Amino acid sequence: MFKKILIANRGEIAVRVLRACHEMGIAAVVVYSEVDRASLHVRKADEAYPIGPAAASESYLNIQKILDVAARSGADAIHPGYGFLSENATFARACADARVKFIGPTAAAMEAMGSKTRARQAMEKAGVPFVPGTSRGLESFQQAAEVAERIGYPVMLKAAAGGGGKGMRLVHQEVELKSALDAARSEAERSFGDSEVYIEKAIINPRHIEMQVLADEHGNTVYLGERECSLQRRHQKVLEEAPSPIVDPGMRRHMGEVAVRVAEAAHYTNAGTVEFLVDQQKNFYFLEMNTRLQVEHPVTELITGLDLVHLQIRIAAGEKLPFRQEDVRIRGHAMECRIYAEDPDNNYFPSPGKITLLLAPSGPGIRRDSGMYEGWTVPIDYDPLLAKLIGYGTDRRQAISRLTRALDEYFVGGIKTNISLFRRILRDSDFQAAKFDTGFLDRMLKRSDAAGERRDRPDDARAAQVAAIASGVFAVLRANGSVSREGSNGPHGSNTPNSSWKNASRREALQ
Ligand code: MV4
Repeated sequence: MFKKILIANRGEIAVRVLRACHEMGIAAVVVYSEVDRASLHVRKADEAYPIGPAAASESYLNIQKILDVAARSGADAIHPGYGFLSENATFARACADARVKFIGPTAAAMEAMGSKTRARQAMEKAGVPFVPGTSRGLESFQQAAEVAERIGYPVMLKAAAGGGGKGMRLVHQEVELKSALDAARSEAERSFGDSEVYIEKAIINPRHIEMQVLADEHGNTVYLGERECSLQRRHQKVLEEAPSPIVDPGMRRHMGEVAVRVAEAAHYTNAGTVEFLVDQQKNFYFLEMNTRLQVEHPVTELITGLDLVHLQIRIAAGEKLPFRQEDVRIRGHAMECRIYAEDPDNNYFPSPGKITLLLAPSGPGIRRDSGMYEGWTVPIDYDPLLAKLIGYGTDRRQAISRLTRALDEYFVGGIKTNISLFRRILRDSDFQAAKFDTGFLDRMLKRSDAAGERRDRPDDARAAQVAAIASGVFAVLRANGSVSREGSNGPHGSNTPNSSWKNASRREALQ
């Protein structure tokens, strides 16, 4: 087993991985850029090495600097987290060449799944259902027109090297096809340096459901259940849950077996996720495979009782899976909110700055994977994900009620966050009835923008009124000595940081 693991990442996922290392008696080495010097992952690590300026290209994406730290620290293995170098085949190969175990799939498996057309060709061979269309790049407009006629409009043009919604174009009728194809090709060339474009039948209002797979290095591959990831804003996941409200046991088994076939076709090892588009008739189609641990892995951990990072480390150390497919049980319901440093009243632009007050929820059924602490300054340089708040319950209704309670306890002072967005989502009747698709959130936000309402924030007059009352009451309490000079969080204060009255006044006064 490894004695020391280097975590080539930052933020909440670096904290999450180093926790697994410590639980397994493995030393955790981390790297940090100048702006991350005071970050939580640096504070919690056994060893921390500076690797350069804030720019990711000069730090977290710099393969040579990371491998230098692996050599200097004597790390046996590297965990890439997600993002950064986690799906970079060159990095995986460089780790192998440096005799440092990459905790993830092989470079070859990454490359097999890295091109959307290569992946579709592998699926064709493995008999995996994928959206009707071409599995190779289009040779000509003529071919595009013929295929579009065969599969029927609307069609989706996609860049082979694309992903995450970039390089995609929806075409409703033939007259639009020529210009759309030219535009898709030039955008693909500009964005990915590869102009290959293929065509698929467009699935209207699909759901995005993904299947977690896990494969050891001895030929054992299992699926661990699905995650519903349809709540996205501009192709960015916002809220995820497991199990999916629309997947029944039969569909789960069918999707799981297909996902295992995908992993086996790619000679996949370690943790991976097979993404599917699901249409209104519950037909599912292979979309792509993610060759990394995903942000939303905690919801799968909570309903299976498995620790995916422990299992990743054990697989990378050459161990066999400690269970078989028939041992995997799904129990309860988990739902994850991605807490971002974003301003809901300013188009969700990043909102960096110093966290002046942090009241964090806990209690039954609440998990928090967080990279922040009171007094920490959120840098502007990276993805603004601060933490993940996960609610677990016996069923979806209890998970929602727990998450709602926890969100009311959550208070982050000094910066803006998207916490108020989740309060709106969780109380939405369509959401509660699980009536949603990948367009749900964009439609909900468009509705509120159109109405010009800022439901997240009461009008300023009301906030000022509440603040005036609060300060008046406070002055009286202080005058008769029932609160100290420092206020309610001081040594003699009422020390009820979580009181809903205080939260309400703080929330209204500060937002
Ligand atoms: C599609 C589609 C409809 N039909 N393909 C968007 C990102 C990339 N992962 C694939 N995406 C889509 N591909 C066909 N043939 C609709 C989407 C899509 C989407 C998919 C998953 C999650 C969110 C989405 C938001 C908009 C569009």
